Amino acid sequence: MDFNNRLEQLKSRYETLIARDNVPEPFSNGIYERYQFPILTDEHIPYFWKYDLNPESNPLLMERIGINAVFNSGAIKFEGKYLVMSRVEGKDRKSFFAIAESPNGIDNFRFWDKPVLVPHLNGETNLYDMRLVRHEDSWVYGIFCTESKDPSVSEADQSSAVAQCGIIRSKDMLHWERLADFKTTSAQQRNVVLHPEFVDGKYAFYTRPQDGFIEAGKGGGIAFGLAESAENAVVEQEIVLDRRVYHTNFEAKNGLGPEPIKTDKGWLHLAHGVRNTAAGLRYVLYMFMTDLHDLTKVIHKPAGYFLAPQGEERVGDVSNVVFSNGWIADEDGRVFIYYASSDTRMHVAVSSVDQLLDYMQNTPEDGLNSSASVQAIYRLIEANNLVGIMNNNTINW
Ligand code: M1P
Repeated sequence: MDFNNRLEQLKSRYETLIARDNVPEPFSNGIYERYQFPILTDEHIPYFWKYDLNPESNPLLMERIGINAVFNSGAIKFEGKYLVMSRVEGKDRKSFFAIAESPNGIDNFRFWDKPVLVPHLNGETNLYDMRLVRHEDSWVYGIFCTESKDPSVSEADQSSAVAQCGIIRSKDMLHWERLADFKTTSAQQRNVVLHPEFVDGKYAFYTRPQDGFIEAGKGGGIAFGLAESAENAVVEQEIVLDRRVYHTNFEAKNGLGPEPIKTDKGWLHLAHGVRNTAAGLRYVLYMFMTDLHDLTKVIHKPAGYFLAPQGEERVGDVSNVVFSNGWIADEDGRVFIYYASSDTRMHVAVSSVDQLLDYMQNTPEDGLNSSASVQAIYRLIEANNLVGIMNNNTINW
């Protein structure tokens, strides 16, 4: 195939993918609606980021730069457009950020012309997992993870890393200023989120203090702390508000997802929980709600996971993982929940503030043992009998 035909093929494959309408799954659990197609994959990356389009320098129209995956994306509604800032991972394993825009939050996501160039500080190697927060101080902040080789290990160890937190901010989503890195006393810090409002005149952060890069160690849990400024954000004291708990979906570790959503009943939080299995770590999403005024007080926490990998979501570069660091609460009450599966691709599930509040307030909490779980089912069956909704079986209990 000659150069021009190949180029036409590249363009039309790309445009057809972006123009594809997304469709809801036929059955929903009533809490949210999943959609059939991923909203972003490596194939959504513009061909002009990957191919030299000059027939002189690339007569065979070969791919010059490879992209491996598009996943963990921050999200924001900005000037009427639904934006996600994705973690794009090259075939060279380096992650960077790129913004994709959709007219409706569900499909037709198209990357802007160029990825975001975040200046490096302190010699980090990798940047990933952006949280976008519109703060009441009028800036849009981007809070992300920075990763560097652990300087304390020997040359033989080329895997151990130190994760910390970087901060950028913008007024237009195009020009970003990098601020000093966020500081705590924790050896490792990932999944840091900025609270959108001042608390006692200070910047409030959700953190995840950890001893090790992968292992929580004696640390872990979703914590909360205050910093005097955003330009030099230092949190001296981290108060754990959502701990790891034995034999739950978050026994190994957990971490906050996007910024919390404010409702008149409290703050809605989406987080990921991790447990270990014979097949490796399993990441699921769960939710909890904190008091409107005391942000360290969890007032509702439904038992079990909110969303877990299903079908093809279960398979990818890091299988059996769902992860979310972005959602958008729209003016009409809908909530677009952006989640990645298996560190490979991005999806959307759609809910509403009303549905999420109902889920929070009316889902039984975890009784933390098997008989408590059965008792919760008994209570539901008894309530159902009272309203005359009975299964069609003949056993006389
Ligand atoms: O591979 C799964 C996830 O692992 C990390 O999350 P956590 O810090 O909670 O272990 C992150 O590297 C995340 O990007 C990744 O999706």
